[in-house]
Amino acid sequence: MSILTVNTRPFSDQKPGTSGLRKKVPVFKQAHYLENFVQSIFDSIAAPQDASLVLGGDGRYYNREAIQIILKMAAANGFGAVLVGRGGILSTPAASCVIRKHKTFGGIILSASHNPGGPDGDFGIKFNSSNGGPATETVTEAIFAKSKTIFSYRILDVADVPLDQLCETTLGGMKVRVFDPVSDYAELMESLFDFAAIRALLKGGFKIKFDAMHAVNGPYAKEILEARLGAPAGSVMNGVPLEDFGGGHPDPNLTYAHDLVEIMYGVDAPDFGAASDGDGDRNMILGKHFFVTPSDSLAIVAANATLVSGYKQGLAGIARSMPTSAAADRVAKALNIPCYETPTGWKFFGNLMDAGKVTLCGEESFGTSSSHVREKDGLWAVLFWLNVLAVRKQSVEAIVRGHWEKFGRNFYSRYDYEGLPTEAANGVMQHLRESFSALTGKQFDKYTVQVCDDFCYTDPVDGSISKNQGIRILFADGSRIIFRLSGTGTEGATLRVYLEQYEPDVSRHHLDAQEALKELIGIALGISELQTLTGRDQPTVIT
Ligand code: VG1
Ligand code: CO
Repeated sequence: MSILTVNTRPFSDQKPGTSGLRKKVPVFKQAHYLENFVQSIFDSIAAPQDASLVLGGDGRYYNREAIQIILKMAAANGFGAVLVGRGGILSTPAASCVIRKHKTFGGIILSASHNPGGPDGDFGIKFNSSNGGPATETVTEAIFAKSKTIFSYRILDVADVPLDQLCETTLGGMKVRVFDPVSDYAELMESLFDFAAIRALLKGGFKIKFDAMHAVNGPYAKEILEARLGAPAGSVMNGVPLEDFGGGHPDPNLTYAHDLVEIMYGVDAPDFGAASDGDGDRNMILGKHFFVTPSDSLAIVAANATLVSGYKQGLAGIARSMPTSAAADRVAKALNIPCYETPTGWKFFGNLMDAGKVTLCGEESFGTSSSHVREKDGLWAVLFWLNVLAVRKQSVEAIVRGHWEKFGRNFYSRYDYEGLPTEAANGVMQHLRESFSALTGKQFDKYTVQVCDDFCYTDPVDGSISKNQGIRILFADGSRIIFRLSGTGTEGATLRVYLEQYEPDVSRHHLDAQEALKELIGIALGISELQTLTGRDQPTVIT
C-alpha cells in the first residue's frame, strides 16, 4: 500500500455555486476531475494531522465510486478517521447532525440535491465545516482558487473499502468507521419533538403520507414516522432510495411530487402530506386539498414555536433568504425578535446561528430548519408541523387561514425559466440593471417603484460582503419583484422571478395566488422584456 502523487492539470470550471460544485455525471467522471476538487478542498481547509471527517451522500449514481476515491485521498492526506454512512448514505441534515455530535473537523457531502440523477444526470460535492454547515464563501472561494492552480493530488493505492456493514477498518493509517446513518439523526429528532403526542395523534386516526421520492429520506422517514411514531406501513411512499430516483426529479413541489399531490387532492385524502428532496433537506407541506407555501410555513412554524417542546423557551431570532416572502418578518415583529434577510443559500445562515442571533431559518425554495443543525432539514419541518397539529388539533388549512387572519397574507409565487441560453439570461439581468434609474419612482397603476437595486449583503457577524445577490424591484406598498440567476443548475442558465404582495384584507385571502399576483406578473414581464429577450412565453415551473 503506497501513497501515489498523481500529476494533473487544473479544470477551469470548479467554482462552487449556491450549494457546492454541481456538474453532469460525465463531467465528474473525467479523469482527475473529482480528485482535483477534493485535493483543492484538502489544500484549503488546513485540517490538522489526524483530523476526522464525516462522509456520505444521497445515494445517487456515482455516489459509491466517489466515496471510495475520497476515502483513499483522505488517507493519503493525513486524516485520522472518516465516519461514513452505511452504504455511503447520509442525508444532508444527518451529515450536519453527525459532524456536530461527533465533533469532527468537517464533512464532505455528495449530492446534487433536487437535480435528477443517473448516468446522464447530475452529481455534486460540497464541504461542510466543523459547525456542521456549508463552508462559507471565503472557504469556497479558496477552494476555487486552488482548483485553478492544482498540479498534483495524493491518493492511496489500495483496494476498495467495504461500506455495507457497520464496521471499523483501516486504510493506511486512517480509520474508516461505517455507521448507521439514521440513528444519531432520529435521536436528535426525538429530543426536539413530543413523540408521544404525535404518536397519539396518529393513533387517533390522523392520516399522513410522506413521499420520499426514491431519494435519501426513505430510510429516515420509515424509521421515524413508521417505526418510532407508529404511522401505518405504507405512510411513506417511494421509500427505497434509487440511484436515479426512479427516473424522477426529486424536487418536492407541486409539479415534481405529482404522485403525492394526486393523493392529497383526491377523494379520501390523508390529513397531512409531505415530501422531501434528493438529499433530504427540503420539505413540502400539504394539508387535505391544501398547499402551504414554504414562506408561509416558515412564518407559521415561528408563530407556533413555543407549542413545541424543543422550542418552548422561544426564538432568538429568524432569518430568511432575500427572495423569501416577508410573512416571517411579521411574526418576528409580533414576537419582538429580530429578522435577518440574507442572500440565497444556507451557507449565509451559519454565522447568525453560531452567534446565537437566530433560531429559525427559511428559504422560499422549500427549505426550513433551526439551529439544531446547520443545514435545512426536511424531516425536521415535517415533525414540527406534526407536533403543532398534535397540540392544536386543527387541520392544516385551518391553521394557515387562522395565521393569515391574524398576520395578513403574503401572496407569493416563483416563476422558473430553466435551460435558457446563458447570454439570454444575462441579457435580461443586464437590461434590468440598466433600467434602475428609469424605473425608480415610476408608477404602474396602484404600484409605485420605490427602490431598484442589486442585493448586497454584509454579514452582521464577520462583516464579509456578498454582492450581486439578486435584482430587487421594491414597491411602496411592500410588494416585491426579484430577479435572480440560479446557482445550482448544470445546463445553460435558470432565471428565477419571485413575486410577492401583501394582503391585509381577509375577504381576499381565499384568492388563488396566481390571480392575486396577476398585475405584478404583468409588470415583471413588461419591465424585464423577458419574453422578447429569451423567446420564452411560459415559465418551466411555477411554485
Ligand atoms: C436553489 C434555491 C436555494 C437553495 C439551493 C440549494 O438555489 O433557490 O434557495 O438554497 O437551491 O438547495 P438556486 O441558486 O438554484 O436558486 V438544495 O436542496 O438544491 O441543496
Ligand atoms: Co436539497
